[in-house]
Amino acid sequence: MRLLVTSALPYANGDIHLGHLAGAYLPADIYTRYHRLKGDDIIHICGSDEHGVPVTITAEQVGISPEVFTTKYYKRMAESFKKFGIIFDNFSRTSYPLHHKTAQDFFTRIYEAGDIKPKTVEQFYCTKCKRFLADRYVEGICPYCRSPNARGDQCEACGKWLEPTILIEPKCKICGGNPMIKRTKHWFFNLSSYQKKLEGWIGGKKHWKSNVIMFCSGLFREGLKERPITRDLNWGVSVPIAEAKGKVIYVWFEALIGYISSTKEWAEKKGDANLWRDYWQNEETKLVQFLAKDNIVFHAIVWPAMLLAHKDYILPSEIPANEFLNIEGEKLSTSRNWAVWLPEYLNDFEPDPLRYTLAVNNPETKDSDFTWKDFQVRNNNELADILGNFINRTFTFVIKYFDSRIPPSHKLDEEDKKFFKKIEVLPKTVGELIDRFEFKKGLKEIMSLAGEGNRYFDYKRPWETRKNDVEVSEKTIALCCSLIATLGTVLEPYLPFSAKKIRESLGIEKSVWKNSADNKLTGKNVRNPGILFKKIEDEEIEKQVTKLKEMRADA
Ligand code: B3M
Ligand code: ZN
Repeated sequence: MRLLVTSALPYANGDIHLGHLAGAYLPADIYTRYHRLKGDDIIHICGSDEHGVPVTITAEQVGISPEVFTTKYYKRMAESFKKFGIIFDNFSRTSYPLHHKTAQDFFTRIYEAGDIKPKTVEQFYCTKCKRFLADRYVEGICPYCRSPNARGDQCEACGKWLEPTILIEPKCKICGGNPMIKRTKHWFFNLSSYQKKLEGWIGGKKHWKSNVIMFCSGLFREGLKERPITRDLNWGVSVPIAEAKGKVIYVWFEALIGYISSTKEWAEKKGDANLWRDYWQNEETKLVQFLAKDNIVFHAIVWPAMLLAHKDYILPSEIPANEFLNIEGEKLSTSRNWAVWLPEYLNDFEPDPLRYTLAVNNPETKDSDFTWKDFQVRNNNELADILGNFINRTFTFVIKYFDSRIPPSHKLDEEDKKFFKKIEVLPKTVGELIDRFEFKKGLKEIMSLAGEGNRYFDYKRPWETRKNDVEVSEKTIALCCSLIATLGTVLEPYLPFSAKKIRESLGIEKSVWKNSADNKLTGKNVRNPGILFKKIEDEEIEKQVTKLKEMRADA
């Protein structure tokens, strides 16, 4: 099986926060790591989205050029992803020349095919700032839900995709002034003519998440309209039409093409410049695109229409869009600084406890909530007390009583067999859940068997049988070691850092995801992995909550 996995390209206008991780990157990483362990041909592609108003507005606010600004955040994002264990086969930048060329060629191809046409339109223009107010440069009241501060491109409150000129009481985002209307020429993508095809295509995706299906059917009901895909801005990919001098391609239109350019860059780095074609131009490849719900319209409607218009590429097979992650019961907001930022988290804690908390609380079908208290409880009561404890007591036993060597499992009794069966089927159960994007459930299966491991250990009382029936104590411990070896594999997509420690303590170099338990452990040497999960104290948690509240006050 060949799989092409993408995660939404984060805007290079700030650090990565927990909402990003829960929405796209962590699920994508779990999915990719799992398939890689299974031996599938899979690549995970991403990059930073460096153009458009989200970038220029923030760069302007801090008074830095967009080049310097995006370079800073590209580096910071790449670094914190890496530290958090999110593996990309390539993490590119949309400011790279390869992307500009790929995006322009794409544009030209569908322009020549007649799917992009010019039109003179009326746009908001700020006389004080002397510029057209593209997208987020204008704010106003949303005509659909009436919430204030809707941005020119999208209303965050109701999720509607907007055209700036329909905003009520529009204001220039920079100077607050009332904009005037001015005529300008723009190029429109003929989205409406793809409605039938898209409806048929999505109609065939019965197993897709309901958030994606519902969102799309809502748009189909309203009817797709042609959309302007050029902007009057001086930062971005230039429109490859002589007449459009000084205009750039709308950031969303070119950022989506960034998935292709990043794959091309990956192929070049691999030393086979055509390798990307196996992924993008081979009908046997499954394209799986991870994103959060605010990006659904672009990935499930605009992007497939673009791909259909271009004709040379495959369409997405899966769009497992996640809902939102709230923070301490409130909507995450970067403008109000109500967020937990990854670089700051990593200064204070290890990656795995957060990977665990976010995975077990993943907003798969509805919004979920991150609280520091829950993070502490999950770490202390689940990771440390259940998982860490099971591994620690088993290994301590092996080291102390069996000279650090895993004992033989002898002849299993009925109970042992039942327990062993559960260990054997765990990889299959978890794998199927991951494949269905049910990451939470997969992790819960793993943790529940770790809990059962503890109960099995208690029930079998190896510390007693060791004295009167050593074979029984040996097989109890042997089965516990089998479970630990299996945990070292099935935990790797979720908790890669801890899984590595577990495998290393068993001398297993590389794990392979197979649908059977490891029973060739007898005689293997065990090393104590040390404390896998440190308990987190109340004070540390209080500090985080205070910091969160103070940051908002400052904003
Ligand atoms: N940069 C939006 C976001 O970061 C946008 C995704 C682009 S994916 C091609 O939420
Ligand atoms: Zn202005």
